Amino acid sequence: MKQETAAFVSELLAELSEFGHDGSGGVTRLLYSEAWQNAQAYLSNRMKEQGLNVRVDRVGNLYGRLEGSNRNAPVVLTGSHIDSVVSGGRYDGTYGIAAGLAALAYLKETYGEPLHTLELVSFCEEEGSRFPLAYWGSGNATGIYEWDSGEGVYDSDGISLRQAMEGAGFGRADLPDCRRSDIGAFVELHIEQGPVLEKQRKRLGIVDAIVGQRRYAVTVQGEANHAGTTPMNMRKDALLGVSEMIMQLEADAIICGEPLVATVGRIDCAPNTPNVIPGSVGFTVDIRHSEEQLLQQFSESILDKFKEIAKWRGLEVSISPWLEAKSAPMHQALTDRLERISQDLSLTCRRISSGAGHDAQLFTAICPTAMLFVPSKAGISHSPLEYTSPEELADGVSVLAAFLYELAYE
Ligand code: HGY
Ligand code: MN
Ligand code: MN
Ligand code: MN
Repeated sequence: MKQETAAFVSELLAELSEFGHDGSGGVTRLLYSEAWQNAQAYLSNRMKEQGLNVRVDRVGNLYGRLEGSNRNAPVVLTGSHIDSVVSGGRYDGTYGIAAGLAALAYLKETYGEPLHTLELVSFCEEEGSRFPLAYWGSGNATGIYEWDSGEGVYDSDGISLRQAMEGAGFGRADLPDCRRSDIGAFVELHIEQGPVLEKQRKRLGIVDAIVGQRRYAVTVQGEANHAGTTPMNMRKDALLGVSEMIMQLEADAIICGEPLVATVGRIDCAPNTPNVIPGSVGFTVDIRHSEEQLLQQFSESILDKFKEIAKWRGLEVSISPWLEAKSAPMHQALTDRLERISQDLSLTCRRISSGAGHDAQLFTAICPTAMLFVPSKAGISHSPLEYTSPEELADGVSVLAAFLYELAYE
């Protein structure tokens, strides 16, 4: 199985990476974009090829279903997200979908009809790369969002989420509701996106918890003015205020210590002109910690400091929360089971917590949830250099297939 599986998954990932490949050698596949639509259409065909019943829901989550003989038994679901960051890699999200398809194809061919229905999902969006929200796919499936929650949400080109959704053929009333209440277990297979497994020569990571996340969009309003005629003590320079805020964020994160991390990933400066004092600056803040309470305390404290900095500089500051994803422990029994299966397959593994956010963390609220990692080369992710070897890809599929067999056939 290993050889074929490695080839099957690698081929799927190579073909999927064509949808949204950009000049940098990376993949940019944003929600409802043409590349996104083509990737979902491609996956729909590959799912049909494997004899799965395929459907999409109202926001564009794509499901491939292997009907179980016991229609009342809860569904066993696996999958991940099809969208990417800007100039990302070909494995983040897509690997969980490709591996799920390989596992379902193998189980169907080897054991036929399962007792529990087995489903594979390609969630429409998780990264938050286009619109100021994230987990749009799994958030709709688990009830965090409704299909029309995105009212008043616009991308950086001023296109609304509703417009983009309808433009891609979704949002229609005749499409199935997104909310899933029939799921008995969810398992997500994903690349580690960090260096631990490779460093410790472990083939698999059994995820025990996923960090909590807070994301904010911050806008600082000063006064655009002439760079040559405005004395330093008469300026309302929004960019200097933001610079002080960012340095404060770094200082506080270092004082707080591991595992807290804080990142400013996006900054927009207006009018962004060499001889004009910046009048308005927008930036994003991404804060993570495994402990929910510490995460909340740190977030509140740094936002208060931003307001103080703005005040003494005579600037206006507005803060809008983008995302609040709670830290989520995985289901103990399922995690133990994943570990036992890995050991039975003589695949070295270790427990690991995830510093990356995942769809799985939303599912913990509605059903027993587990997550499995395969190594990332040099721990690199969210980059065109993202890489996992075909053998390591196949390791994940072997454990996933055995795990799904136990959950759906026994
Ligand atoms: O940002 C994350 O942790 C994930 O890749 N969405
Ligand atoms: Mn990601
Ligand atoms: Mn991901
Ligand atoms: Mn995920």
